[in-house]
Amino acid sequence: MNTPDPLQLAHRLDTARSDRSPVPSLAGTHTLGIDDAYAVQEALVGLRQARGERLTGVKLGFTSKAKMAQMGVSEVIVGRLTDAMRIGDGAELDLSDFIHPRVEPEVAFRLSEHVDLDDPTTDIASRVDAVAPAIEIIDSRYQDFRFTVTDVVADNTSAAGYVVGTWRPLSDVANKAVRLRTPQREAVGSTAAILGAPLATLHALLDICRRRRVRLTPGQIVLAGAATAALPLTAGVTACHIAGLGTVTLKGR
Ligand code: OOG
Ligand code: MG
Repeated sequence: MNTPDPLQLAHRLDTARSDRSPVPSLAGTHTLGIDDAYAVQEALVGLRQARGERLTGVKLGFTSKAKMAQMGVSEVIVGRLTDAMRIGDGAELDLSDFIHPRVEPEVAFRLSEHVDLDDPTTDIASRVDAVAPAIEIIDSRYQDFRFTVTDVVADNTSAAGYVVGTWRPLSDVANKAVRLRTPQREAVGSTAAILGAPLATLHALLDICRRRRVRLTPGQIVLAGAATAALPLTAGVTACHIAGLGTVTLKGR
């Protein structure tokens, strides 16, 4: 077993993405603890920033039982979003840019103010001004989309793209029907599946950002985590509808 070198493992995952060539689980060759995994993620995002990408938000993973069951991971994790991952509502995207992409129905929040991670009285919901339906594109850099919790944290939680629909003033969005439709398949659920209510994920976010020293700044978006299992992203229109929030789409080709 090798001692992990965060930068070296970050390069391995970065190359897997750019070559569209998935790699085996790091757990097979490295003794990777959760702190090491976040250090790899930090280095991986650092490589993107060094190429000129800008951080646009954060995402939570495994906030629903449906996702935990699909992937065999039962711990809430956090990853980073950049401007290179942003896709316009209804925009086309090239499937050949990805390895084995999947889509997830998500609720997005927008941060309106800086969140002080060191102030124990921080009320994170008061730092959010808007909510929108979203689709997240995940694309694991691991073979067969199989990973351990440390693997997926190192791989920036499979983050690959995101589409956000129309922003609306913040409301509680609890217990709203969620429907994700691809040309072949459909997944239905409820926002109640996401830690009981999407707003609850903000508390989980604050907690994990405090522990992992992930900065939260105004204008950033937060993806609360999928309410259903992910579906394969295929050619044609994919739509996510959330009752009360509306619909967001993308088009694979
Ligand atoms: C990891 C990302 C999980 C979610 O919404 O739960 C995630 C994966 O399943 O590849 O984004
Ligand atoms: Mg997600």
